[in-house]
Amino acid sequence: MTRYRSSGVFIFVAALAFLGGNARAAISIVPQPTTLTPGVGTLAIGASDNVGIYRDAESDSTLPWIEKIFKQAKIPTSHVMSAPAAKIVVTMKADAALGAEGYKLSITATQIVITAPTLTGQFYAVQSLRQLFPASIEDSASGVKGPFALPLLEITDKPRFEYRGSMIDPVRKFCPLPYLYQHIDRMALYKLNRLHLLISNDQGYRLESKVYPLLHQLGSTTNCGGQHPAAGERWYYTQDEMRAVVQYASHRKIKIIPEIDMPGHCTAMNFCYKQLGTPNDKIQTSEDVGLSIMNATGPNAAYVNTFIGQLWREMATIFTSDQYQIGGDECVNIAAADFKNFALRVQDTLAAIGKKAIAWDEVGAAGALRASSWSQDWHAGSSAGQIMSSCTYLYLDMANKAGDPSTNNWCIPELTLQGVYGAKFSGTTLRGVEATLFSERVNVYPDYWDRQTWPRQSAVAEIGWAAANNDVNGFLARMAPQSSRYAAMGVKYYNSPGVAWEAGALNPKMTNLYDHFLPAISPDVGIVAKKSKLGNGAAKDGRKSFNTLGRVISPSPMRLPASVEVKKAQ
Ligand code: TNX
Repeated sequence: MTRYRSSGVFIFVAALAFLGGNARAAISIVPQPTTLTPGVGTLAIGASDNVGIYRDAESDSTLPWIEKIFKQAKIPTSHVMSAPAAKIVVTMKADAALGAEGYKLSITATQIVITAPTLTGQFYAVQSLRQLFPASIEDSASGVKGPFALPLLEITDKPRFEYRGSMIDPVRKFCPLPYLYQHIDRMALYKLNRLHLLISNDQGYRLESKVYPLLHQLGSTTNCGGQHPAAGERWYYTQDEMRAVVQYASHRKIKIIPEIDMPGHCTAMNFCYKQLGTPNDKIQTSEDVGLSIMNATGPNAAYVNTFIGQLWREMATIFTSDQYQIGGDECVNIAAADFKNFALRVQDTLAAIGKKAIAWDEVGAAGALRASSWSQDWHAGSSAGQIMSSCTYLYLDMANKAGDPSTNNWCIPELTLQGVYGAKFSGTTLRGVEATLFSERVNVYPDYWDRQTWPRQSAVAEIGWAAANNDVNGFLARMAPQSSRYAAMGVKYYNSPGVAWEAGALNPKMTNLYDHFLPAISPDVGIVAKKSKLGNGAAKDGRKSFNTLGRVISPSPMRLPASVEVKKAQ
């Protein structure tokens, strides 16, 4: 039996092409497993089978994820009391070589066997198994009926990096709650495990605060572009809503990392509580970098410190992650020494509640990164810190194709799928990768967030998980069938050149395999109503003057084209 390493060899199981039914012609798992050894032949699951599942007591909570696959496939399952009698066997098994997230998945002519030392590893085994079924099982409305012929194989798999992230920006453009859930579902399929959520930036504040209620009462009333919520809409998440999102993500092995960007990029907070900045601070609604800064010195510095400490305490009742993002980027208008002291203090207020900081790379550059903190490197080129988010490879607001409307270009004129895949890593301190979708220019509707995120976020998953990222052709080949999966999941992906995309027409439904798990919380933030209010806000591309970091700082007029108005509901 030949052994295929994760150098990205695309494995054709030619025999499957002749098998009819729902057999798949090739094994296409994204991200690429560390070791995948294909066997000869298939495991048949008949349309009228009742699939027996055995799991040991420790593997209980993996069961629903497996059942879900078969429910979609309209094939009944039952619990079997002994492993030999089962078609699927799931067990918890210590294996130091697999780490905290690794797993083994074996498909023989008679059984599917999952073993892992953790529930997380088992969850990822199920995600790999899921990708061996036809894409149509992702469509929760229609699903697909068997028979299935699963390729025989042995997988031993674990991630390259512990941190595999996606950042989204519901501040510049408020993102209704259902999209958060859907994004989490999509991340889970690709074994992404960190969702970095922007809560505060110049153009708004998006989370209910009971301690400082003006933050959501005043701070959530705008978007970048100057739009306001329509009557009956609110553009922030309540604490209970966010707690439910955190729990939903955690079931999918995803931690949510909230970001409060300080001491710059904070005009909305400064506007809500004047002691934080100056009495004249206004919410900045253009896409430019707000120039106001939180008071690092002077009579209100103590107020600021207390404020931040209280805010972290309140956030700790919502976000269970042990790391929070504290910002620190693009702070013009502050003396270097003041910036350094401020950044150190913010990390200490976090440490006081038992949390560690992630900070944008300016904090490390200022010599202000505490030993327990991580640097998230966003500047062009490769990175030296813990999280690689270089705009050259991982800024998803950059255009898929140069000149695309409603996209950014200050770092790179276009960021192709191949460009993301080819990200260059350096530094011995690296702990992971994260792509960012800043949304000054990218509207949630009509589907622009989807178009900017997918398929590039799948490439981020690949480079974060697979053992190497040096076989672009193998990667592009494995991406082709992903289009059918995207389509069935309702992902409005961009047809990146270089991939022989399988799916032609996109499924317009917003639905996917795991959306039945959506908690019963009324999405009264209006995913259906008043979309046109959310749709506007494309910024004018003409730039005037730039700050030292190459970012525009002069006011640039906003264009509000009628053509961006959204007609459809979802
Ligand atoms: C830079 S990255 C920013 C964001 C913008 C983004 C637009 C970073 C730490 N700051 O505030 O939204 O560029 O691409």
